[in-house]
Amino acid sequence: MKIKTVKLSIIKMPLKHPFTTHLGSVTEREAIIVEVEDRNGLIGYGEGVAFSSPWYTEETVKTSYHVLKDFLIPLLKKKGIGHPDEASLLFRSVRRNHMAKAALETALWDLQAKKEGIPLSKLIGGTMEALPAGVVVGNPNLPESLKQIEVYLDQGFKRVKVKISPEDDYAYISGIRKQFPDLPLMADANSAYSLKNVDRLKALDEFGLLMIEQPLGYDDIVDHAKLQAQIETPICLDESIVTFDDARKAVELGSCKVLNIKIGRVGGIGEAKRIHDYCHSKGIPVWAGGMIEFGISRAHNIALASLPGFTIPGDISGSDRYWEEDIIQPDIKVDNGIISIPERPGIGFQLNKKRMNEVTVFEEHFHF
Ligand code: OSB
Ligand code: MG
Repeated sequence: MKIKTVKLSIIKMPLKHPFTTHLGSVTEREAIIVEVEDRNGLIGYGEGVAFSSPWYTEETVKTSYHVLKDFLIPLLKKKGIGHPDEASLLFRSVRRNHMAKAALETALWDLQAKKEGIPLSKLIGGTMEALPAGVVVGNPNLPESLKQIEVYLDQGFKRVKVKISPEDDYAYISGIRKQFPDLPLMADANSAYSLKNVDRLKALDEFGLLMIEQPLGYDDIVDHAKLQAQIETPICLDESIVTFDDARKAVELGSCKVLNIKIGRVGGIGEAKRIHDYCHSKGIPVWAGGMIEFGISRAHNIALASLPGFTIPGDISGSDRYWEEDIIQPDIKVDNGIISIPERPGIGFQLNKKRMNEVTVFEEHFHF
């Protein structure tokens, strides 16, 4: 890959409505946009999905920027790579910092697909033509959640995820179940529970949830295995799985029956694919997790979710779920609950330059 420049932009945009978990609310989203341009003028796009503060993982926008600027971009400049498959090996001398790595690696994948003139989904082995869309309610208020779910069901979403905590999990889920008895529903706890709460979690079995996501510690896989042995609801791991080996150990231990894959959390498309391939071979269904992201990361998720093991609708909603105006064009659209997979080369979306200008707070060029 003959790279000429890498451009990093930090952007900042308010969410249409706050997104709330037991860990706090997100009202404004910062992200790092990566543009890798080759000597033929082709540009690959990546998005760094770390948040402004380290509430979900340890990375932040600032730590990601530092790692990109001072380590990953210099490594790429010094050693170069022939194919994005080689990026994870190139970045191996930098421990963790997966979201920073993924921001650059995903841009290289987009660039490679554009070079080959094929959609990114095809380059990585995607087989699906369209995806069922899922949506997340980030609001602990029951009446408001019920109203939102109504709207999402009208829009055709195939699956709804809500956030729970031991505060009022039973009343909240039973309130939703009363109004929507057949809704494919799941709950994400973002580590709000411990093994002391087994009875509370057992009590949720009666609601037939598709799964419960990350009930216990964000870095645990051992206690989750103990919990899974005591509850009916399938456990899905999110935060705990940051490498291929984490996924393998969790499956071997019986810590979960489902995995959510986030490209940023695991350090790139290469690692995401390896985890997918392993889970697919073991009969463990996977789905694409969301990060309250902009269109570039969404587009990468769409390509990833076209792989055959992504058999459960992911947290992939349209551009209008969180943004008045996204930074890509065309917008990502959910049409009666279905997202089409672009047939254009690469991620299949252009940057919306006008919108990028409005939301960019800092930018820097790195010349190779
Ligand atoms: O735990 O899945 C999560 C958003 C930010 C950080 C963590 C999580 C989430 C979501 C997905 O629940 C929301 C979305 O992108 O639609
Ligand atoms: Mg989660």
